[in-house]
Amino acid sequence: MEHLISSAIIDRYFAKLKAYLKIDCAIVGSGPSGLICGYYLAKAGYKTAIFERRLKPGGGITGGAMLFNEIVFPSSLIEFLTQFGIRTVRVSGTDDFVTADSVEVASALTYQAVHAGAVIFNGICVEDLLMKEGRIAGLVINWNEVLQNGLHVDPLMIESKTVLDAGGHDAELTAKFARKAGIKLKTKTGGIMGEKPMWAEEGEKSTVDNTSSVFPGLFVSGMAANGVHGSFRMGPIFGGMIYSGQKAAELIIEELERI
Ligand code: 48F
Repeated sequence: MEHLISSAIIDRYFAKLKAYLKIDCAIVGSGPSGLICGYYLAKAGYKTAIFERRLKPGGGITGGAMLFNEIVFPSSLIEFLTQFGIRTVRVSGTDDFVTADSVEVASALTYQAVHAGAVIFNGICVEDLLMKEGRIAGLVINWNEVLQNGLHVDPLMIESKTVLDAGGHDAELTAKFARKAGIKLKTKTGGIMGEKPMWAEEGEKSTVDNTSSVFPGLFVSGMAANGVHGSFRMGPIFGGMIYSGQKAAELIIEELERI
């Protein structure tokens, strides 16, 4: 019996991975902006995979704020959250904000993205990007443990028409790519401008404004977008992250229709 269990898992996993070696969009990171973007792309019929180096999807959502597992959303998102199966509680003394259980939010966003058709590969780290003829052509991936332990093991590659860096604070993947490729990014300085300190209102707004294409085929969302374009962080309020994921999906669909 045991060999059947092992064989079923090995067969199924490698069939799944093989089916996603050539895709429309590869999303780096399963935080809120990556999951939301993955949901809309998959729902629109694009072959989408999300690569997450940690074990659990959800990124910075799950731990709430200082491990108090509640997060804040603007009331403008109540209807959207309800449709996603997320329950909200009005914040007393204001009509502007609601709270939600962060474990419920992470679970619901993950469930909705996967059920729309996006596949999440967890435990896999994106160590680099693939670039061909002046545009992004995919990802370079390896087991997270291989990279964490500094093992000398070559990676594998995923071909993808577009890539979204939704990897969160510091935009480390886009920064590494720009440095190695020696290219100019579509930012005010041509380089990574660096995340600014906390300013919730401004961070919420700018993460959406900054969601953009920074190089042919390469898009940034969420805190990675603020890191690349030099904007403020916003802490445990997640409206900007939802709107950023939605905007990233719109931009990527436009690009996929064009190329
Ligand atoms: O940081 P994260 O949650 O991304 P986000 O969509 O949301 C930010 C908020 O959670 C929060 C905030 C509140 O508004 O400021 O921080 O910008 O999730 C990023 C995910 O990407 C994974 C990382 O483990 C995390 O789960 N990740 C980062 N780099 C890589 C990666 C990589 N190179 N390969 C695979 N996964």
